Amino acid sequence: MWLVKLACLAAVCGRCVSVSGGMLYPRESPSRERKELDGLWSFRADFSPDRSAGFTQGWFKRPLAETGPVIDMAVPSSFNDITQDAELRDFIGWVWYEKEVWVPTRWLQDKGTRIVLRVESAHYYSVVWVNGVKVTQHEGGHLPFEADIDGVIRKDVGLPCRITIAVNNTLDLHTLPPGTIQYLNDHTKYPAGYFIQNYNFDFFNYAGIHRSVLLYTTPKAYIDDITVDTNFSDSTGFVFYNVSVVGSAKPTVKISLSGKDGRCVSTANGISGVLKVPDVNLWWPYLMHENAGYLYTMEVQLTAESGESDVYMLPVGIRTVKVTSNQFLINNKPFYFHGVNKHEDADVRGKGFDWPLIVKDFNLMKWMGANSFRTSHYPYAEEILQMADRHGIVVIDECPGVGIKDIRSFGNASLAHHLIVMEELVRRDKNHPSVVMWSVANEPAAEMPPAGFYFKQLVAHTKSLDPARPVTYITDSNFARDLGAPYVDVICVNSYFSWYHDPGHLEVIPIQLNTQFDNWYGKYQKPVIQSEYGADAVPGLHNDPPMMFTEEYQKRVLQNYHKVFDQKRKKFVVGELIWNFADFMTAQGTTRVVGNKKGMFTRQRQPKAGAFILRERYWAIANETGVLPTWAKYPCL
Ligand code: BDP
Repeated sequence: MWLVKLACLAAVCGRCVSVSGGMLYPRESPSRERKELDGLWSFRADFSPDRSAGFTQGWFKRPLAETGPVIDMAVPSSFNDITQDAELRDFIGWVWYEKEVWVPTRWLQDKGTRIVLRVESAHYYSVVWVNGVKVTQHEGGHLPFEADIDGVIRKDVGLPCRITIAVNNTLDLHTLPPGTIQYLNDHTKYPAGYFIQNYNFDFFNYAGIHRSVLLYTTPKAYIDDITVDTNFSDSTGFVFYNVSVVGSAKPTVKISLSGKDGRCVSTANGISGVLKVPDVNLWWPYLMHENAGYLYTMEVQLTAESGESDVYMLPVGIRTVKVTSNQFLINNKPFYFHGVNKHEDADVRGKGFDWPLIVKDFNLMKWMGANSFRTSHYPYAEEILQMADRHGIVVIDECPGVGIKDIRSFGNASLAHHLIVMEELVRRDKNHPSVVMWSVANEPAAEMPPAGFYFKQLVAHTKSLDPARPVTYITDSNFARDLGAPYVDVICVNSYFSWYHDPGHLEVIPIQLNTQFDNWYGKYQKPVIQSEYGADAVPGLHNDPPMMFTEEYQKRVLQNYHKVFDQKRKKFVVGELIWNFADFMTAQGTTRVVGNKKGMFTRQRQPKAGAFILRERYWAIANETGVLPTWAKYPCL
């Protein structure tokens, strides 16, 4: 399968990619327009034995409906759960999407307009054509990619523009996450050519175009990227900024920063500099300040020698993040993560972007008193980070380095790709105040000999990309044999006592958890976060005394963990993140009953008993350590 994938890509695209240019979120402004291409697309999965028919027959050259049958497919959405066809749900290989769109004539008539096609995320490998001409390709789900399509569409003024996107969900040893394709050649058991996709992570490998596809414009001389870093001293805030410009050798750049009331509080000139903000309103986490999530608006105005001008408005939160040997500090105050791990996952749409779901999830997190989440196990939609910025929800931003268990995935090819993914992630998310730490991987086989070198490079590179934020990876390895741990700033540990270890024995949790914390802290003297813990509970399943898979058991696991957190959180434990916020879909297997049931909420976002335990706890912690906003009374339970 991988060979098929490589053969196709080498023939059609060549191998990509490196990170260049900015990836500013496509916002409208007086100089920029956007046009969403979401909705119904034509779709076909390539069921040919080696999945290469689309390339050999050139499906991108003509309307997709002319080369075979097509079905309606929703964008954004995973394709897997949209039809009644189990073969499509479990499909591995290339799927083809196509849409015809009209590009506004005024965009085409104005020679000073640059037209960009952007895909916010498609899983996993994508190739994009416009009117049959290849315009870009991209490796990796969860992060955006784009192409300047001016040259292609100006040739066909007056005709609709046909966008074709081929997406391949095959995972191999060097993809992120990794996987393997296994051919099962025993013809007494399997049909000819039978193969399966194996992977070592616990969520369904949903695929397709997961986030918006859109066209947007900029002038030909444009603001390509903006980087901000913030600090404060007494009541003065500082915004250090850097603007990169394309299309103008001697640009004039003017910056102004305004507060929430629209009043300008600071100005500067030039492509880099510092804005001084008197009487600064710092960006504070939810439940730590009355006025959490305060954002300024930084307006960047570019005027090129040609007279062309571009405007971009960037929300900016002014805050600092620091780590000591036993504390995580935001604005120099100790911050305790009481939050959740999530997934982008829901019925029908799979990993497809969905505003109602996003708003509901933020409401549930705030209801629960959660002040933070981790983007387990891949970057989430940028709109989710924008919500986190506005609501003051703190984020540990994780790359898709999940399930790295095979020693062959620690080689140079994997590392090179992993470094690029970190560059893409930092490039996209560096300006979000909610993002306080990068996580480069989840539960890698950190005890394998190459892991030390691998993580040394990965963490160092990430720090060089962003010296202002701590870096971690999430471990489930033994503290004495974890070869990557010396390089991280914060130790993040996952453990499932009385679940995967000593199943049914709730009584062992306190001793094992205490030992876990003391071992890690004793060896590394770094702050520790319990980055995952939990137990499956099938909603509505009860047994008292508690038994595994019941809501009572899930509750007791939580309560037993909490007793130990309370002993350690005043010392060096700086956070607890439940696994998981909501139930989510996984591959089928003997340990999963239509998915992972460790959610506090069902997949449909209804609370299980555990949600109320966490709610009581999180609000109590907020009452004790934070400055509760006056509007937020401790909830009556
Ligand atoms: C952890 C993994 C997470 C799984 C969880 C579980 O990090 O992805 O879903 O176990 O088994 O080890 O529920």
